[in-house]
Amino acid sequence: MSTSSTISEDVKPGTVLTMMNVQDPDSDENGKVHCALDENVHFAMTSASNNFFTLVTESDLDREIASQYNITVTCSDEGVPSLSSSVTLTLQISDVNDNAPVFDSSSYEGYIVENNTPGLSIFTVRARDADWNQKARVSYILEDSSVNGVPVPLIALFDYEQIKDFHFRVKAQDGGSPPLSSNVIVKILIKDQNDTLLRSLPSPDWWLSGG
Ligand SMILES: [Ca+2]
Ligand SMILES: [Ca+2]
Ligand SMILES: [Ca+2]
Ligand SMILES: [Ca+2]
Repeated sequence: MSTSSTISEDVKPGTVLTMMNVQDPDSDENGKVHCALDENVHFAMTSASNNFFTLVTESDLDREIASQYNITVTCSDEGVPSLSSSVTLTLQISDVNDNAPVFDSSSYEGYIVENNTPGLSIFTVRARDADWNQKARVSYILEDSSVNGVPVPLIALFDYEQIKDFHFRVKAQDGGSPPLSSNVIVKILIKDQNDTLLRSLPSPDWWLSGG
């Protein structure tokens, strides 16, 4: 029996990991063998026939909880005193893309003071993915992000007198195949500045004719 092997985290309970044929050349009780596992809730040892043993998974596995198990099998005969031997199997659990990215917050809200400096950072949106490597690599995609038909990334300056708030969606997508994704709504409020006094004053002509 090989002492290290790899199995995918999505195998069903009852999946056979390995089969063992345990030889004990003694006769009668001295040659009768029983095999048992050390305490390990995820695996079980079954005996198919004489001296033939099968190691199976007994529950669902989750690489995000445990990515490796050391399973010690001890076989002993019925002789008196009993003789036994042990072998330890190292089982690696390989990753399946079974987690979508999860945003740090269920929604985001921020504000921009109008007449903002273009390129200003408002806040950071972040999503984490519990899987491994490429299956946990998150890309962010802006969706439904237009204000009066203009895509948000193209708007350099915001004017409170034209728009007071807007929202868009950010999609976080992992690098799995197929990819998994999740969405979050980002709401942006534009804050007013006192910048329209001159625009709203009557023109000098008005003063002359009407005053
Ligand atoms: Ca998992
Ligand atoms: Ca993932
Ligand atoms: Ca996984
Ligand atoms: Ca204003």
